[in-house]
Order: sequence, then C-alpha cells, then structure tokens
Amino acid sequence: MKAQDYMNREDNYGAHNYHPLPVVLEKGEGVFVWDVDGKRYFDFLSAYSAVNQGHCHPAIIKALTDQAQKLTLTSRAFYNNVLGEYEEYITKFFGYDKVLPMNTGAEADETALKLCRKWAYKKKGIAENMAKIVVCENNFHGRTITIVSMSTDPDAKKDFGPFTPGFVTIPYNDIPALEKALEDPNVAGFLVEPIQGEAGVYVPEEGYLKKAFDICKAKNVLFIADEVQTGIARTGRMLACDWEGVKADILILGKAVSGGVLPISAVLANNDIMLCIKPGEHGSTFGGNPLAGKVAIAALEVIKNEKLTENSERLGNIFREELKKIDSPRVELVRGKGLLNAVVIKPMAGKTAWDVCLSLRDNGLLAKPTHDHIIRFAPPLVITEKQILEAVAIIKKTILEMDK
Ligand code: IF1
Repeated sequence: MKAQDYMNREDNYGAHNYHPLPVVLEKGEGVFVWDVDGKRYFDFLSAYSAVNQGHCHPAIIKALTDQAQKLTLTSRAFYNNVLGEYEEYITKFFGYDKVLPMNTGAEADETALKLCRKWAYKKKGIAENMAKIVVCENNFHGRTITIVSMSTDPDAKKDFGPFTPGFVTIPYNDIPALEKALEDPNVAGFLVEPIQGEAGVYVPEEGYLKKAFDICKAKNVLFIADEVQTGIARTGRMLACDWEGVKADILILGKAVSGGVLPISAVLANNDIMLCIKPGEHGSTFGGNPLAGKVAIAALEVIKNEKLTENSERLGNIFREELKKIDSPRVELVRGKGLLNAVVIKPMAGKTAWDVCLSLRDNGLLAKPTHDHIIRFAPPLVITEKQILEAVAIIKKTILEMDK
C-alpha cells in the first residue's frame, strides 16, 4: 500500500472529525518518526505534548510489556497490587495527599469539575445546584458536552447544545475580570490553563497565575490548573504553575503522564478536597489499572532521571532565540516557554501556516498549525542541542525558500 491508500482507507471508514497533515507514520523513536515510505521526520508536535519522553522510550515500553504479561485490568471493584504503588508515587512526586486516576484529559477535567462542585456543597456551603465555575475565553479542556459548554470556540460548540450550565466566562490574562467574577459568592472554582495551548500557545503576563491564585484564596475559591498540556516538564518546569510558585488546589494531568503510551490522566488534590467524593460517586472502568500504574511510574521516572525539565528550559531558550533570528517578513512572532512554542505566520502570497507545515514536512519536520496563522513547535523533551539546531535549520530553510 502507498501513503495515499492509507489516507483513503481512513477517509472511507473513519469519521471525518479531523483534517490531518498528509503524512502516514509507521514508526517512532525518540524525537523521530518515520513514514510508510521510510522517510524520517523530526516530530515537533509530540502528539500534542503526550510524547515528552520521546517515542517508544525503552524504559516505558519495558514497564508496559512486563506488566502486560501479568495483569492489565481488574476494574476498581477489587484492589490490585500496583495501584497503591502508583498512587503513592505520583502523590509524592507532585506533593498532594491524594490522586484520582482517570484515562483521558477530558475525563480528568470532568473529574475536577465534579470534585469542585462537590466541595462547593460539602465544604463551602453553596446552596444545592448553585455552584459556578469561572473559566477563560479561548480555553481548551477537551471535547465532552460539559467541556464544550465552557468553550468559546464556535467549531467546538455549534450544534452540540443544549449545554451544561454553571460556568462563567472571563477573558484570559485579565485579573480585574477575575476579581469581579469572584465577587459572586456562588463561585466555587477557577479553571485555567497556565499557558493556553489551543489558543496558540498564549502565554499570560508574568505574575498572572500568582495573582489569580491569591484572589482565589481570598475568596475561598478553588484554583484548578489544567496542566494536561503544560505539565510534565513541557514548559521548562515540572508544572507550568511552578514558574510562579503556585500550587493549584486541584491539579489536572494527562498526556505525558504515560509518555504517550496509554491514555492516563490524573486529578490531584489534598484530603480536604479529594475526600469530598465518596465511594460510588465517581470512577471509570479503566482508571487506575495496573498497566497504567506501571507505565506512569516509568514515564515520570524518565522525566526525573533524564533531567527533561532542565533540558526543556535550556533548549527552549535556544530554540526561540534561533527562530527570532530568521530574517523573513513571514515570521511575525515567536513565543512560548520551555519546549512549548509557537510561531505566528503572516499569510503571504496566499500561503498560510498550513502551507508552511506542508513544506516543513517535505523538508523532514512535522508540525501542525493551530488556527490559520500559528504553528506550534513542541518536540519531545529528549531532543538534544544538536538536534534542535538541525531542526531550526530546516525551519529556516523552509521559510526562506517560501519567501523566494
Ligand atoms: C484533539 C489542542 C492540544 C488539552 C488541555 C484537556 C485536554 C487537552 C489543556 C483534553 C487536549 C488536545 C486534544 C487534541 C488536540 C489537543 C490540543 F490543539 F486542541 F489544543 F494539545 F494543543 N486539557 N488537547 O490541551 O485531553 O481528552 O484529548 O486527552 O485532537 O482534540 P484529551
């Protein structure tokens, strides 16, 4: 089969809910992926920051295959011998009393919303069904009905109503708007991405998270951080909130918790919040399965042992500096933190960010546009300085060729 045959087959039998870049991958190792014709690419998407540890990291794959031959799933109807080990590991790793294990990021976000509401009624004393959660414009938290209810993106919402009530939307990076919203005593939580990924790697002003956190504390409102994309060393800190010394009341993790091997997500909180949820009130068939437990421990060990946080910060600085040197009217802006970066592309001569991504592909680097004019660059954090400079050379060459 040729690449086109694979694409046609997906098109024929799969729902049309995506518009992938035309490239068909069959193998991955570290920062590289290979297509069905054997061509090698730098992966500068990392499955939207799920593959921070690099593709098929041997330590993670070993944990997967070892555990897969013993026990994969018990459901939570019974105890298993791995879950406790994982729970102890991840809570100590991030400094929380408790974890609630789920699978996808969206599920973890939903879990956080339920937990926040439960806390509102059990602890804060809000009248039944009156709790509100403040969210930000241009947020991305996933695809469920409740999550798209919080969205301001018409593509995410249109024709999917009716929506879940109980959300108040304010602009991102706007402290006065948050202060105003929190005057309402029925507000129980503030859900925020430390950097907005889907919005185009939108980095808030320095001090925003800390100020927002302090306002939440003053009003007895839970600060809920969605670090599904920004967490696990992606931004040059273990958590993006660490940049401002903020410890979220509820921390939401996903993606790279597994190094891209399995869908593993987690909600972390201290006892006064987490123990508001009682047996039978929340759960999932697969959440906390022993296979996931072993994979997650291995994946987090890789982050620590290979010092990927430090690598992300250092190479992120080099990457942005080098991109800023590209002398092209097409490059409007370079922004980001650590290895979560974006370049704003000025559409020129009918060529958009999509066309730039097609040319990058031809030159051996995969990246994906977000909106019409932004390209996200987020390689696996195991990338070396030599590799990142090679990648910069590809990006530079591609853009300068297009300018000709
Ligand atoms: C898709 C974006 C990234 C997330 C945050 C929760 C979730 C996500 C902050 C849900 C998921 C994804 C999903 C992916 C595209 C992607 C994405 F472009 F949409 F914004 F990463 F940048 N919170 N993000 O970013 O996690 O349920 O998917 O495991 O194709 O929808 P999930």
